[in-house]
Amino acid sequence: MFNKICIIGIGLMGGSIARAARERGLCSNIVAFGRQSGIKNLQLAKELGVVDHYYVDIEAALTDADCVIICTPVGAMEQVFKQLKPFWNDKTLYTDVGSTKASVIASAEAIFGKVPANFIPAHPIAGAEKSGVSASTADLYFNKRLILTPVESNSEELLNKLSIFWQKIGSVVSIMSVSHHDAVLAATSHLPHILAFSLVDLLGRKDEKEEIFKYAAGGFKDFTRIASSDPTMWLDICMANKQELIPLIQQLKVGLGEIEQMLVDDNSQPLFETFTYAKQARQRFLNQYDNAMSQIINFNIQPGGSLRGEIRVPGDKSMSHRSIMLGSLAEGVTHVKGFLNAEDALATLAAFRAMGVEIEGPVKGNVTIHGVGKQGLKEPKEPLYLGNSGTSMRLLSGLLAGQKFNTVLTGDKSLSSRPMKRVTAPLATMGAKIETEADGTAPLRITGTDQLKAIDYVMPMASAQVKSCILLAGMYAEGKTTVVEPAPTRDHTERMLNGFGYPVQREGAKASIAADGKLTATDIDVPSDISSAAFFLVGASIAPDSDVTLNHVGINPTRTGIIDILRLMGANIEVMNERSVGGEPVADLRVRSSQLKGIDIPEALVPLAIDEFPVLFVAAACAEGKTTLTGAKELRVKECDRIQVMADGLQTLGVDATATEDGMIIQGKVVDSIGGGEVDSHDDHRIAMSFSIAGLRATAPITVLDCENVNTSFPEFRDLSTKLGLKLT
Ligand code: SPQ
Repeated sequence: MFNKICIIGIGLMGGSIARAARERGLCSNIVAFGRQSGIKNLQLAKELGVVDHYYVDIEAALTDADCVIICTPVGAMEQVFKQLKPFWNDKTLYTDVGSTKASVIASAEAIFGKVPANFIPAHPIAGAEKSGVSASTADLYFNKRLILTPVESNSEELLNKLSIFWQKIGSVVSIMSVSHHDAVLAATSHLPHILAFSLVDLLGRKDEKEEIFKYAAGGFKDFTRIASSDPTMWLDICMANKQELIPLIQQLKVGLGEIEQMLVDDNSQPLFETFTYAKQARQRFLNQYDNAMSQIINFNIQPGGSLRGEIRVPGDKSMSHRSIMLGSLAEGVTHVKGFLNAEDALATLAAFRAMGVEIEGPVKGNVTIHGVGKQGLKEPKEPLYLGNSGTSMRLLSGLLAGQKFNTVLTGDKSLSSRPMKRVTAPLATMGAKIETEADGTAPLRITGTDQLKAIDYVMPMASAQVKSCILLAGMYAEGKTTVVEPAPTRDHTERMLNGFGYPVQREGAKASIAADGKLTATDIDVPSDISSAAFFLVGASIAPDSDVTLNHVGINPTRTGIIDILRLMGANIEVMNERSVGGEPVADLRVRSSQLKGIDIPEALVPLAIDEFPVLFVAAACAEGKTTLTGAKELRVKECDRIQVMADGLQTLGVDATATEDGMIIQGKVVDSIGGGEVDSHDDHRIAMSFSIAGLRATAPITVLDCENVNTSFPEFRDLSTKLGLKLT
């Protein structure tokens, strides 16, 4: 990639870049520049083979260099820029590794007036207890995050080049604004260092007298590892980022003060809740970190087997989202049981926390929401990141359009490519101000208003998300808002609003709402998600000798299309112990193997089974004869194009599947129904789980690529399915 890389300041960081660049063949020549006083260090770098040459003369060091990487402490940056300025070459890429970015930008501006187009600020998040060039290794940055914080004046071409350079070194590259970087790092790195330094300082002084360290065990060592870091470097970093650090230290003092008070008062419950919340939060962060940094997770399924046993799948995703939204807007404290502890529902939960709602949990599916009332949400400090969750984004767009503050809604790659005009267009007719990308996708920039007007909206597609979005906006609009749906879709929003005492009138296909209602906190019991149960309804139907009971599944009639369709295909599903829990019907479902037959799926059932088609296609592949689906165009705009992706994957597995514009034709086979092979989940949890279930009737192993997305709706899928008998690793 480069002819000559010049490292300014060759220690652990610079030395490790040099070693990695050499090992991966990213340049022909690497040199180091340092001060005369550091000559021994430069000599050592050469002796160790880390660099080809070293210089104490800056001009000689820079000659012919097409990449310059500044690896000095952030406090020395201004001085370094001053030295570089007379020899600055517009064709060279300059970058750095500083842990604070605002201070680096300020140093560049102090010397150059504005940040040069070819200086791209960067920060590799990696370190080690040891310092110096002798501690450098070629894999210091491997599988670690590298943050680029470009500024407006930066060259796009060089930004891309630097990003590729770091990716080739093995880092996971992200791009962030300078201020976001400094705020994030203050919390996740700088504050923990201050804590570790100050704790060891306190205990170290005590130890002189009391020998505490003699009894210190692993926990102490783990917690204080970072207090072994270089004091000069950390002094520099903390001074450079004190703007972000001081408020955090103040918040921490308040938190410690509260804990102190709980101890003084013998108040064990809130203390327990604090510890429990922290433990859960840490686990979530670790999961997210594992996901972000992974080593992609693939599922390997050995062919055959049967499913047997009794399980309870996790809570309903649609209801979990809505419980947080309505609980937050309610007056009083709402207790939720059975909440889905998965990324999509947690994205909604995090969004409401960011808008000032105190939410405890989830602890074993229990969430406590301290409602702030219909007008009580606060403006979030950052854009609300909603991950992969279409429900969060579409429902929130309606709810936030009528607030008095502004918000920005963002999501991951899949969510950012899904159509949002279906909500922003009707909201605009209500007077909402929402900007999207030119093609109608997220981010959504919402300018809040208290001037929304009611509309009568006839939806062009059957979508619970669009219906819910308009009804939530209707809670803030002048007049009576009415939505008419072309076919029945899930009605959890309407039911739950009524459960909170907020009037919603329903008359056939029409639902109406006005702004004069109020939400009163209530207790919510979320049943198991029939969309997650669906994988086992199909799995146990197609795998010989299977017998599975799924407990406490929500069987709201707007969701039971899967049972109706499977029964039409000849499935043996028993609905047992039907009961009503918090306004939603619930039952235990027993399913046993049966020989399915192909059918023409009635179009009226499509919206009632919309999320279950990926796994229903697997059922169709094992059924005798042809199955035809029509009227399901909506499947093309889910987390991926579920028609095309399933058709492609099934064909790879030897199934006769043909995608049509609005559905699929599958010629099922009773014997050798599905072959083996490698299929891609295309960032879609339901695709990943459906192809895993296909393994039950496959003739050879199936590998499903990229399955970490299963965490968005059903993190326990792997454990529960293997418990029942799926041979998944
Ligand atoms: O939330 P998201 O990403 O849109 O999730 C999906 C899913 O498969 O989990 C769709 F891809 O479910 C939607 C569902 O398809 C959840 C939902 C709801 O909770 O209101 C409604 C349906 O979407 P739509 O577009 O038909 O309204």
